[in-house]
Amino acid sequence: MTDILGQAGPALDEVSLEQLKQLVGLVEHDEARDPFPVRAMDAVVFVVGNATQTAWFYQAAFGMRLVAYSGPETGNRDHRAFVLTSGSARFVVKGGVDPASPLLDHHRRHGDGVVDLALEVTDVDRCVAHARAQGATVLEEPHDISDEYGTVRLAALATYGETRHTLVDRSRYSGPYLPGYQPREGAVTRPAGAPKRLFQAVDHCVGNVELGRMDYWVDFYHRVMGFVNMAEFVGDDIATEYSALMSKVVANGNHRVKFPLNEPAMAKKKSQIDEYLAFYGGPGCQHIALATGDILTTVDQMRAAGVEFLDTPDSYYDDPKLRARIGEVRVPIEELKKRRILVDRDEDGYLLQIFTKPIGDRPTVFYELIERHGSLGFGKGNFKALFEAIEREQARRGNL
Ligand code: TYF
Ligand code: FE
Repeated sequence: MTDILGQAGPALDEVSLEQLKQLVGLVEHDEARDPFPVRAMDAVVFVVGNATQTAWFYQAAFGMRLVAYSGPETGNRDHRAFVLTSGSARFVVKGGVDPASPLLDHHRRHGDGVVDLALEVTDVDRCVAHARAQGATVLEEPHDISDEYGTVRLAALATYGETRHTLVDRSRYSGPYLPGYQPREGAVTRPAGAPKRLFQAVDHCVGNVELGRMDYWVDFYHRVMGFVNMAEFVGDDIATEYSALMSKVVANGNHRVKFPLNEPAMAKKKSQIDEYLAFYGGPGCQHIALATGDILTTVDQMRAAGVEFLDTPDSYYDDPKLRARIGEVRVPIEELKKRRILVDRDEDGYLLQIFTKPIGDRPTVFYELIERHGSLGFGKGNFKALFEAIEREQARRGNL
């Protein structure tokens, strides 16, 4: 396997390859035969109504580190942008300053949301040439941008809705994020006794697309980006029984980057995906899963900071079938039950996971925390309990 950390960039805290294998579940991959080699997620970029306060939220509630800033004080009169990291994960939050900023129009349409799932690649031009030959929409042609820290080569491809994949080659760059951004430290103090960080990596980013479009987008990631199918999917059978969605997962060659894709399914009720599409104003990123090595501490810290998680009934933990299926995990089930953490096991191992409620005003984007112990799945065994919990929240919002 190639050293996928070689170009992680100086701004990111070191997370070793060995740690990442465990955290996000990597597999062997021959990069030389890949038409579109992807090293890693470069950043998850959000447009929000108030980037100044959102940056504060990610520091105070998610324990992230502010590392860079762009805004009127640095010559960017259009918007403010804050760059936050946690291990190898990088978030960028942007909010319009100039009343004529296109970001404000985007926010009017979608509310707070993900505009860019940026990917770090080794060869921007090769990726764009392949993508174009496969019919992808090239939103930005390959070009260099530079400042005193060096040069970055960028391009951008369109994906579902108004979401894009910026392709980034930062191998000739040593600055804190991109040219134009200045280093900046945060003023939020971590609670006494808090761990250095609450999560280490982005595990997967889920897209919601319209009814009947899931297979189109699965094919898009195959053709355009050389992604492969992962085993886990929610088919017709599960969908009509209780999930109200269909789902397939695509990943880059070594599975460092994983994109599940959901479409609504006609169950008895209005699908949670329909609710998302209605309130986001079309397809978009539904949830970001964050990999942690200690989900118990992460949940405790986030809860203490006010983050709200989906509730899971006691019956989930008291179900003898679940107990038998999951066997031994690293902590007593009581510890999971106290925190409403879900557990799933497959042939490769197990995982622990929990979901937040939507984090913004619209019922759209939410987070997942995931602690993997060998399992390369997405918690299929939890789908029923999870989707029932999501539907309880949907009903409380009057959207079911
Ligand atoms: O990413 C996944 O596939 C899991 C399960 O609305 C999931 O986290 C799928 C759809 C959804 C919530 C969770
Ligand atoms: Fe997930």
